[in-house]
Amino acid sequence: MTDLSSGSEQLRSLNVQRAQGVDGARHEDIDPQETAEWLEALDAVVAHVGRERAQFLFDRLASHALSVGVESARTNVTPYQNTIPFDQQPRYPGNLELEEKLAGALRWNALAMVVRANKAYGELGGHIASYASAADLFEVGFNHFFRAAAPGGEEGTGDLVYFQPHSSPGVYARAYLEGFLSEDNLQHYRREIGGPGLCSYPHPWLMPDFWQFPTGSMGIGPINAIYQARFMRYLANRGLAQTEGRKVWGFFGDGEMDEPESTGALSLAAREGLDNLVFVINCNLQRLDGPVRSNGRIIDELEAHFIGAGWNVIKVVWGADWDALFSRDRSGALLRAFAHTVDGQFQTFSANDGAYNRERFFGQNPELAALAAQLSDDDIDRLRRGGHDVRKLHAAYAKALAHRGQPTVILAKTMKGFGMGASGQGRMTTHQQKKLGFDDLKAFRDRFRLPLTDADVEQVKFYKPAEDSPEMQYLHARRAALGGYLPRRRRVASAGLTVPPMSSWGQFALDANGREMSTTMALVRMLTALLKDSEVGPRVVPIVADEARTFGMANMFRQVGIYSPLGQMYEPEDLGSMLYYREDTKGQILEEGISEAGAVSSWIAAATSYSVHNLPMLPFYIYYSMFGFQRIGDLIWAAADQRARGFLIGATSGKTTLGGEGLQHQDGTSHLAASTIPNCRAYDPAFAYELAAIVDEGMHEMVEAQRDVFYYVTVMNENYAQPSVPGGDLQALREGILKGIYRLDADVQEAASMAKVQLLGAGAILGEVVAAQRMLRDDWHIDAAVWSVTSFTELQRNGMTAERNERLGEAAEMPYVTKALQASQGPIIAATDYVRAVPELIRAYVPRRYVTLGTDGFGRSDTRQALREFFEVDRKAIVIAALKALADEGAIEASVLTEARRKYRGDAPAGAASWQC
Ligand SMILES: Cc1ncc(C[n+]2csc(CCOP(=O)(O)OP(=O)(O)O)c2C)c(N)n1
Repeated sequence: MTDLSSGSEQLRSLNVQRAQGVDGARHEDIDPQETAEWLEALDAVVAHVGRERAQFLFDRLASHALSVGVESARTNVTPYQNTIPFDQQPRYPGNLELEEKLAGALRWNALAMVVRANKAYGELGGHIASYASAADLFEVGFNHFFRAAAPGGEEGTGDLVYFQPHSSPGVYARAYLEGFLSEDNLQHYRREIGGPGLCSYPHPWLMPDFWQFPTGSMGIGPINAIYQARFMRYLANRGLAQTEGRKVWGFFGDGEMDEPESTGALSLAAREGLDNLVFVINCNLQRLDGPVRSNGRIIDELEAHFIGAGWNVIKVVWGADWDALFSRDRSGALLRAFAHTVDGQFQTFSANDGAYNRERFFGQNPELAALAAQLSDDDIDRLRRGGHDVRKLHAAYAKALAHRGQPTVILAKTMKGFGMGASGQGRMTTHQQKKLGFDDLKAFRDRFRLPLTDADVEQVKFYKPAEDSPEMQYLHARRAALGGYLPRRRRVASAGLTVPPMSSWGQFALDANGREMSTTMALVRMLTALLKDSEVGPRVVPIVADEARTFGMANMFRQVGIYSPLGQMYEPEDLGSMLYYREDTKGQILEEGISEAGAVSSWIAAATSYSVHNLPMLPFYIYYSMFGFQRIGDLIWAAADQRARGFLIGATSGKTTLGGEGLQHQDGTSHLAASTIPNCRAYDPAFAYELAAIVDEGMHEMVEAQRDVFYYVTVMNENYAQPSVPGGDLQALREGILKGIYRLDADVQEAASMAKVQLLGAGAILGEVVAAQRMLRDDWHIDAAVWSVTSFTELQRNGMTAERNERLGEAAEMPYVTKALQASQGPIIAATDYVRAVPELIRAYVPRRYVTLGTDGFGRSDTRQALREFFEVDRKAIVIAALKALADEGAIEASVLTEARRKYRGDAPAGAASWQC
């Protein structure tokens, strides 16, 4: 039996070892004199030859040790101190006094915004403590680093900053001082409806001139920032944009780093040498409920993680007040004490005053007590963490900027709720604190030396220094020196693209003439042709997550190459073949490996390039549809927020087209999810010519007219005869295809004497519907008309709008689907390869009896035909549904239905439905 107590003891000691980092000695020192000699030898090299040489010797010794079988206990963790020693810290170029004044005003206004909103309206939420910890991290960037435009570049070509979302009050506070936002705006923080409101978190959809990157859902910022930096290299390598000198800055929480998306792409950033990327992690040691790593140290853990992933790590742990203490600490007592202090304890230290810290931290042993002897309790209280010292931060940012060949992470230790006094700083509950009492507000005012009267404080008045004050002039001068204000978002690219005529890329689909082809093949063929267009071609970004061969895209490897910043350093095994695996620094395909989250992040970077880089791109991300909305739905939601423009192609879509693959691969819901995203136009075409019309419209809408929509199109891998455009005139069908429904067999003569039924089919199931039409006519003497539904979701939107307008007394236009079906006769049966809820979307607008069939329930491994039978969306099930509806209406005898049931199902009982569990 496992001894639980000894297990937890082991874990505890492991944690202590980890926490001790390099200080945790594995063995007893059996010869201290010899140890001292080795250490002195190293010290001598540092002192007389320099750190670089010492580093060389140390690394050389370490690799030699390994080669003779001596393992090192050295972890990827350095002592708990600043990476940049005091003597290497450059002079601070800013005006500390003015910056402090400004930071005080920003801190106050950010706090006031939240306090006022909650005082006035009670339930609006908001955060104070996060910005209180992040203020200096942001401000060093704003005053000294964030470039609004690259040298000599135009507007919209500066640095890109991903802001920690719940610190946005601080960004608003700055925009207020800068004059971009008014007091009225601040007063409407979190009150957006019908007024000059400010959104809670960065949302480009809601503030399209301001926020560039949606970060409100934890983890999305980090992964998007990485792929943004990578996309900038892609653009530069392909000669499409000059991105040299531009940086991507990402400000994230230490708690946020727990999200798999936050760390999942770190190695990509290192592998591709993204030295245009800087992460600043706000290590305030707390998240929402409590400490991030109560029994460990998050800074150590992140350091090891980032070093392991290949990043350059700069720690900013202690502020300048600690420098003197460190220099007096000859025996390393401070580092030893830190090595034994876990974050839960550090948090308690931050929540308490100088006297407490003297007793509980410095009182641990005489050496520490001696170090603090000259400090008053107030001095101890003022000992700052590195993330609250702009000089330390500046040194770190400057070093990050100069670093080449690797991305950099700055791990900045801060205090959550810094300056929020006894009721906020370091408190467990601080994350959600939205109100501060009068005494705390006054203490905050005093701590940050704000020129506010008690009455001002009581009313929580916003504070803006006079425009001609030195600090405001300084604020504007700093931003002027850095190219302007930020964040600012560009709404449209200065030039759109001209979409090539369909004849140059989609003619084959219009004249398919019964050729067997899947819609996936059709799409790839269109893409291959589009890539050849001189204007649009270079802007097309084909993106795959290790499924190019699945979708028949291998021909593109040779045609446009796979992007790799390293080119191709090997001779590919298939070099001699027509379709060889060609990697190239100018490659156009983004082959992301098995990371849908990464691939869609690339797609987001490309799909927002019109705004971020003033360069419209046309990305097509082609993936297993099941691994789209279902797996990475939140990233797609963020893309929508960011006003992405591009194509998401859900391949092998539907629940029955992917025979064999089964439960986890068969998608029956993505269209339902797509219907909830307002700017997503979703289509489930059955035929190549429908696909051509949709791709054509999408290109016109997105890259020519520059509308902020994106397209989700599902395609299938089932080969079947592709008809030419009925009647040879796509124009005549175009409206129906794009609005979502059109009559497929418009020229069929209907016999007046026959009972009538309308069959609606979509995507993969349209073929079954056409077969059912034949069976109804031939076997049951029923006149069935077939309608191709390319988009239930677009029909629903149109219907909702019409319904609403009518309700509100506007001139009412009939819903498109109502108009289309109203002149027809008989009940209406819809069948799709998606859950029934998809065709149900339009029920309110269907003019007569409406019956829906869909693929509810878990998928299975089997043939397409067996699957369609199982889910009851096959031709027989459609015929039975049609006859049942006709019998219910009295249009046919009930005996016909009975006969049909017997014919198609024998005497089998209904049994369990596919969705019954
Ligand atoms: C995906 C997701 N899950 C949960 C949340 C709710 N949430 C917002 S902030 C927060 C805590 C953040 O902690 P940390 O990253 O350490 O930032 P801090 O505020 O401490 O600086 C949580 C859980 C969210 N925004 N997104």
